[in-house]
Amino acid sequence: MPSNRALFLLALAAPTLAVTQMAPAAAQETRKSAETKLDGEFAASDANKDGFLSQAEIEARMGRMKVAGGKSLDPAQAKKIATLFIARADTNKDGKVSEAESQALMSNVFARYDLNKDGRVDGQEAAAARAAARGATTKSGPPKGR
Ligand SMILES: [Ca+2]
Ligand SMILES: [Ca+2]
Repeated sequence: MPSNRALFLLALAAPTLAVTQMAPAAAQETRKSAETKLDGEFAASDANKDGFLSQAEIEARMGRMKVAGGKSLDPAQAKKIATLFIARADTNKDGKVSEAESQALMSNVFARYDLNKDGRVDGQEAAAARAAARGATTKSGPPKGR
């Protein structure tokens, strides 16, 4: 299912944005299956095959991605997500994301979802992540100023 795989990258970049769409696909995800998906996703995104994802490559990939309802992401949003993804994943700050960097980010995200540390993200944990993401979204941006 290529669309689920693409959503994977989206979830790493912007968990709060993607988790609602991602959760059904992530249910029963194991760390192993997540890594396999990420490998495929990385290879598919690395258009020039230099072993790194550049901002342009991630943007292009996001632009081709189908989100919920079969629509594609609009370019402005694709750019935003690509920027976010690099900011989160690029730990050595060279402006691009190596496969090791993307695996490390995936591992962090997975650990956050996998509350009972059994190496799987089940439906309940996905639901908890969804609720947390909703909470984070409502909290960021004070509804009443003064
Ligand atoms: Ca590349
Ligand atoms: Ca890097």
